[in-house]
Amino acid sequence: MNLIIGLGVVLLLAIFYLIFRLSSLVSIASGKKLDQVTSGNSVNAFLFVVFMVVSLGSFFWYSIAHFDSYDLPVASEHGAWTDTLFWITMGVTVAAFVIISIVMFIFLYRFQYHEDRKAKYYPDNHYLELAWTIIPAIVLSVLIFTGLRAWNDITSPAADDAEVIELIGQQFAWTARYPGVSDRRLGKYDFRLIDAMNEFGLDLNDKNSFDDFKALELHLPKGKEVLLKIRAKDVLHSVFLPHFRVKMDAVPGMPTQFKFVATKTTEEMRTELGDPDFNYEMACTEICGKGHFSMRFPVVVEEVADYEKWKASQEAWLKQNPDYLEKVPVALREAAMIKAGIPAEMEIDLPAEAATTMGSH
Ligand SMILES: [Cu+2]
Repeated sequence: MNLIIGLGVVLLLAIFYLIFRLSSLVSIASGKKLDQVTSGNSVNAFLFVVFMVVSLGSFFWYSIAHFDSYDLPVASEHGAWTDTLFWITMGVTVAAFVIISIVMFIFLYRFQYHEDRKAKYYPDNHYLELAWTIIPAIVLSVLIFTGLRAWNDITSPAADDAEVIELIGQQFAWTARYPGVSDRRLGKYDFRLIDAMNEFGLDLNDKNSFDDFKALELHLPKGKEVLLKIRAKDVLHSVFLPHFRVKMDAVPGMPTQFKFVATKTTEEMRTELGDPDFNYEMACTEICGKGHFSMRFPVVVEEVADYEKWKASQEAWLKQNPDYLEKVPVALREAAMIKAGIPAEMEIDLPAEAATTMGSH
């Protein structure tokens, strides 16, 4: 079917070309000058102006009428600054775009072919060339260097007391890993340790991993620096938190990170928007496969005290998967059970030497 459609299109183009050739030949045969300008020329010139008015008009109409649907309220510290940079860049580029469009189309109309007008020979003008080289160079340098400063600020090392949260993308879901409340440090991981249950590839030789927990919602404290550590298991994904102006690719084999401070709790945003059902959301913004659309992740921003309470209420991954105590070095098992909150009397089928360790507890 595609082949037939393709052949049809080729045939149609061939017919158009032959008609064009034929009409040219007929004109020559009837002694008409080929370069004669018909009324079609001024119609074209006029249509260029119509095109300019319609396209610039619809550009501005759409941008203003739908402003709220793409300009989300900002809820992070750096977001306010990147928004300012964005709108300055937008102002400069839209001004240049509008001026160039108007001049270009008006010139097309104004200087359409006229029998008794001849183009002026005007090879160059050094002042003009200097102006249109130096002015854009200065404007672009200012834009780039202020942007670079904001970028360096975002990607610089996080504060020591920042909340570190790990986000892992895989086809087609996000998971979050939090350091537990007792050590506040994420345990090491190794992709070779990933299996059906150990989706993080958690390295249980590292005592920091004992109280790490998995979350199916991204909880963030308000007013406290958060460092997102981002990785991917299979293909490229991308962490996108639109209200916080956070966007960072999740790259397999190359961990990335992004630090930011959320400034409005979910409740505050509900009040601001007058929408009691509002919820923050994280999305994958890298087309990562056919289930890409399902990579949504709920986000909750709360006051620090509520955030700490939520964290304390979560169960350590090790507690949910006590079979993995077997992978904890024998000397560390007791510490692991305490840290993960596994009751000592819990019956776990472990190798004999483990039982001895636990018995002494
Ligand atoms: Cu994805």
